[in-house]
Amino acid sequence: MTNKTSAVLLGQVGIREAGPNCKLLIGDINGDGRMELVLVQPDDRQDVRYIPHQVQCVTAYDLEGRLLWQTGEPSEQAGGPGSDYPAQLYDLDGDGKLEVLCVMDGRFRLLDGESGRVKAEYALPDPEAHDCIIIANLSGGERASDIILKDRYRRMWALDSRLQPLWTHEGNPGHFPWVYDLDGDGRDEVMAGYDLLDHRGRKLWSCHDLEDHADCIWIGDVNGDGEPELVIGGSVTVMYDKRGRELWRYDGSIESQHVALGKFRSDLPGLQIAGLDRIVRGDTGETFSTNGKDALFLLDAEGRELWKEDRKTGGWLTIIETLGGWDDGPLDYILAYRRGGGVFPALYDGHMNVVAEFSVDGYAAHADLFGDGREQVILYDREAAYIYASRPRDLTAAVPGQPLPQPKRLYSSTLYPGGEA
Ligand SMILES: [Ca+2]
Ligand SMILES: [Ca+2]
Ligand SMILES: [Ca+2]
Ligand SMILES: [Ca+2]
Repeated sequence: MTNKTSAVLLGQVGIREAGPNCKLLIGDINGDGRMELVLVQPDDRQDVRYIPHQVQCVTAYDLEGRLLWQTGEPSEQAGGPGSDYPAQLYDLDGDGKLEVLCVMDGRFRLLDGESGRVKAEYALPDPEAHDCIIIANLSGGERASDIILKDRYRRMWALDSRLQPLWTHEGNPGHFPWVYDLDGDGRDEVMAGYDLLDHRGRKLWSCHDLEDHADCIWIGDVNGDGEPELVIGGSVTVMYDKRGRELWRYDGSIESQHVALGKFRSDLPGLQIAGLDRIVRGDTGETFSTNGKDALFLLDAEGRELWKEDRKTGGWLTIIETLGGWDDGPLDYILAYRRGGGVFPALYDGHMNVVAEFSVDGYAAHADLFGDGREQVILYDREAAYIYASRPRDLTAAVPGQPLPQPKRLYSSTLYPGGEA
């Protein structure tokens, strides 16, 4: 039944110069038709429970391993991924070239993607407004050019592309508010934790009977009726229609940590919802844990459990994401990494089969690196980034010299994966 294959290693890029504890962002920062790897190192802050990270160093490499530029100084004492790192790759100024948007030295900076030089910088609306960077279309322009910043847990600031204030919000905005034009008027609504706000920051509706905070938010037409639904993963997994009516809730998990929407099954209508349940918490402070216990699960479009994993290995910190376009088939896969217990990152299909396994452990990112419609997976650790694909190919662009678009998924990078399907 299982058609398990090893993923093909296309190449590897040494990233030691970027320093420890980096997060990988991906984008075509020099416009040559293939993506580059941008390593973002957080500041030295160790306790990020109340005040989040800033960025202290950004290092860019091409896929052949050349170090293109470095802005800031890497530190051996950099903090870890206890909160997001405030950085994204996006063409904020609309000149057709990507910038690195980041908060460094208490300022919101745009680094020129090709050179790493500071292209523009702005004051923050508040000294703590740097938990993460969200790019939104609040003002109804042709493309998203507004910014949302937040502090760790309470306040949120909506700003235009020059960091001039549009509105503010106080509440529980969750880890990474997701923006989406739910009513089709050309302006994004903002799902901020359990509150849906309109583009002017007015509350439209709230989720009820949910505890603590929303760990992740996904938006997609799950039931196939042509309208988007919202799936919120937190203490339970709940699906709402766009007017805030609860459609179902799945409470068969101990602590639902991540959800990921996709078309994982061809034999079922609509989309399916992959999830990750933290069954037993293990020790903290250990990246690749060998104790504790977690489990992947899959729900159908009506919120019914299709299967749940019964792990025989230790590990409780798994992260899952939806991966489309890995091979020639029409279906999405579940990319699971940071599994612990000696289980390497892998792609799972909608029947819990491993369809591809990666030969190194590490954090993962994925993108269409060459502009040919296929997604590649990059695993990275302290030393190197390893580029994997479903089949061999060289590292050249499909259309050399033509800049690749930057998809919303890649300019909405967060440790708390949300998304759109
Ligand atoms: Ca490029
Ligand atoms: Ca630009
Ligand atoms: Ca709207
Ligand atoms: Ca729908």
